[in-house]
Order: sequence, then structure tokens, then C-alpha cells
Amino acid sequence: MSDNHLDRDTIAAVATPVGPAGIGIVRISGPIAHQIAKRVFKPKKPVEEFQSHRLYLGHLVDPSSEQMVDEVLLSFMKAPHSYTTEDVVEINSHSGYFLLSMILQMVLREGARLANPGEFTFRAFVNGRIDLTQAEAIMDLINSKSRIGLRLASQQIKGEFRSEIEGLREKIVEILAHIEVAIDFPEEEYADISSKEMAQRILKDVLEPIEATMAGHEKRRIWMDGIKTVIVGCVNVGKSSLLNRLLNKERAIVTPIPGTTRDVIECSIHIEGIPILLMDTAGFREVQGEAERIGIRLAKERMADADLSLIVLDQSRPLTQDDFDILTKADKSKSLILLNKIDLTPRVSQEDLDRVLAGMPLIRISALTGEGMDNLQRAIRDHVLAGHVDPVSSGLAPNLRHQQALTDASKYFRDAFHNINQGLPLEVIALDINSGLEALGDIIGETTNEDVIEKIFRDFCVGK
Ligand SMILES: Nc1nc2c(ncn2[C@@H]2O[C@H](COP(=O)(O)OP(=O)(O)OP(=O)(O)O)[C@@H](O)[C@H]2O)c(=O)[nH]1
Ligand SMILES: [Mg+2]
Repeated sequence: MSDNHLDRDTIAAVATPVGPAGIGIVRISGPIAHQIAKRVFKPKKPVEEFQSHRLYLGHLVDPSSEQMVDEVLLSFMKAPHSYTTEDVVEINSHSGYFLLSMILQMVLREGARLANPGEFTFRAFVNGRIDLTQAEAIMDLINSKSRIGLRLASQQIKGEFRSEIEGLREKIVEILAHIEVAIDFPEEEYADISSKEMAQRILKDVLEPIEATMAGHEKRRIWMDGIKTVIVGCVNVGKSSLLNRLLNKERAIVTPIPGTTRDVIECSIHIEGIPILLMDTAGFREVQGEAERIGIRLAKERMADADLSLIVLDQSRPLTQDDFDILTKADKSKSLILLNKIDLTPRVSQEDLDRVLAGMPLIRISALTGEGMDNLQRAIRDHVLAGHVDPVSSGLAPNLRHQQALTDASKYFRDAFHNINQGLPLEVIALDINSGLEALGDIIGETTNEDVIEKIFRDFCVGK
């Protein structure tokens, strides 16, 4: 994909999901987009030239057979005022898999090439209309899992992250200029600013803002990626009943027979606006068979990888060794303990409870009657947001790739800061600063390795 901007061919793809729908869109971008439109589209009212950003009603007629294909609305966005900055034509037709592929085939016969996944956005990037953070934010917007996630993505699309990084880089280039003057004219003692001031500028103008930006990563994980929450416990304690209760739907099979659930059952829900990926797992016990053994292994893996574990105990029977095992193995900082079946007579001794809880809060629920669910939802929300972020989040939210680049950059600038204070040669400091500058350039796509760029766009759908 990386060479496409050099040959500048015209690309086309279906931009809407496959299948029956209200409308479908075929998108064309490149130098002959306009020419293709003139060949296949017969407007109701004759037009000399399509005007930019206007809609035209007419018929698609296949030039090879003279057959009318559909009645459509066609729009033309003249370069550079389009998504890709090239000439773009969009055909709004009726939808349906067969119809859309017929239209696409016709457009390809007229000289367009089938677009790769994300190639329209890739062109917007290589043509300089958007940077890499904006391209990534488009994906975030499409995949957004919460209202706040949507807001964070649209801030990034507007270019807030980009201008933050560009602003930082300008400041760094300024510092670098001072250093270079001092290297060239060593006798003038750093020319215009002292080493102390230089170190101070690196700290205040560069390091501190980078570290403030990095603090937004957690926010992204919560609002955009969602919280991985796994329900674990012994067999028959009511894990699947809890999943169904939180989901308000009979998603997992519930029976009185221990060992009902084997596979991991996943679903997405919102709890007080927070996106949650909820997983129900096989109950722990002395293994009965192959499927159950695998189920328990999967449950343990999910628990290790989760952001939050809901550990369920059944209060209608005494605690067992398996209950104790789960609780002792659990990471207490990311677990909530639920005492289920509070509608039944309690058979768990207070001593046992005190022993396993060791001061951890306990939430009493009944998955059967729904009692205690409000408390549980509040506890989940408090746990997720505890100390991390305000619930009406705004500001920058770096993804994992950005976070890695920021971590690298901050390491280089911290080195530069220490090395200046240690009185190391300015050439060494210039090297640190240049490496930091490059790490920041990776974020916006200026110095990014081609494989990384290709990987980012590979995750897009065709037509985006
Ligand atoms: N009375 C009462 N019964 C419950 C409650 N929650 C679950 N049960 C019952 O307990 C039994 C087991 O429930 P499940 O939800 O299948 O339990 P599980 O933990 O998923 O069990 P496994 O998949 O076998 O590990 C079923 O008969 C449920 O109806 C509750 O809060 N109160
Ligand atoms: Mg179950």
C-alpha cells in the first residue's frame, strides 16, 4: 500500500456494510473519478460539468450493455476539498449485496482499481490532510463503545493530539537550535542561554507536558477499549445467573447442575455509562472431564488478564476449599467479592467470611431476585473510576502505540536533562534530543516506520 500515492491511480470500493439496507454507497477517489461518473451516470437534468459538493439525481447505465442499473444520487467532491484531497465521487444507490457489487464491477471496468482496506483514509494521510493520530481517531470513532469514548475520538479527529505534538516539537527544535549554536561557538559559553536554563526548558516545556499527556492513557483504556470484567467462582454459585441479570437477557444457560458452563461467554454491556466486556466462565472444582478441564484453564487465563474479577460465593452453603483457593489466588486490587443467593438461608459462617475477606468489601446480591444489583453496579463504577479519571472526561487519550512513543520520548528527554546537569558534551545532549524528537514524530506519522503505518490501515474496513 505504501507506494500507492506515487502511482495515483483511481480507487473504488463499497463504503457501506454488505447486505440489505436503506442505501448503499460506492466511493471513487482519484484523477479519473470524474470521468468514470460521466460515463456511467445519466442525470435527470442534463449537466455540463458536475459542481463540487452538489447532489445529482439520475440513473446508472452500464456503458458496456446500455442497461439501466439503478436510480441513484451522485455527488462529486472536487480536489482538494474531499476526504482524500483527490477528486471523489460517491454514488448513493439502493442497497443489497448483488446490486452494490454490480455497480462496483462497472466502476472497476471503467478504469478504477479496487481499494485496499483503509486506503481512502491512507490517501488523506499521505496527501497531508490528516496525520496518523487523526487517522487512528477515525477508527476509534467507528469502534467507539461509549459516549465519552466518542467525545475523546472526535477531539482527536479535530487534531488536538496532533497540535499538542507539533507544539512540543517546535519547542524542542528551538532548544536544539540553542544547543547547535553552542556547539558551533563553544567559546561563547552556550551562546545565548545557560546550561541551567536549557535543562529547565527541557523539564518544563517538554518533559512535564509529555508526562501529563501520558496520564491520559488510562482514560482511553476505560472509555474506548472497555473494562475486561470476568465472573469467576466455584460451580453452581450463580455466575451465569449474574451475567444474565446484568445483561437483562437469558444469554448463558443456567441449571442447578454443577458444571453447566464450559466455554467463556462474552458480552458487552454498559454499567453507569462505562463500557464493560463481561465474561462468564466455567466454575472451579475438582475436574470431571476434558471439556471442563479446558473450561477451567480458560477461566484462569481470563482472570489473569482481566481488569476486574467478580468473585462469586454462594451463601446458601458453607465455603469450600475451592472458594478459599480462588480467593487466595485473586489479585485483591482488581477484585470484588460477591455473596450471592441472599434470598436463601445463610449457611456461610461469619468466621469463614472474615478469614477469606481479610478486610475486603463484600457485596450482597441475589442474581435470582435482582436484590443488591444497584450496589453492585455502583461498586463496579467506583472501582473502575477510583483515582483514575473524572467521569466526564476530556483531553488527550493516547492509545498503546502513542503511549510507547511517549515513553521512549520521555526517556530521551530525561537523559538529556540529566546529561546537561552532569556537564556532558553538548553533542551527546543533541543526540538525546534528536532521538526524542524522532519518537514524537512517530506519533503523528512523520518518522513512522512503514510497517507500522501499514498495520494501522490494515485494521480499517474496505471503503473507509
Ligand atoms: N435462590 C437462588 N438461586 C440462585 C441464585 N443465583 C443462581 N441460583 C441458582 O443456582 C443454580 C446455578 O446457577 P448458575 O447461574 O447456573 O450457576 P453457575 O455458577 O453459572 O454454575 P456453573 O456454570 O455450573 O459453574 C441455578 O439453579 C440457579 O437458578 C440466587 O441468587 N438465588
Ligand atoms: Mg454457569
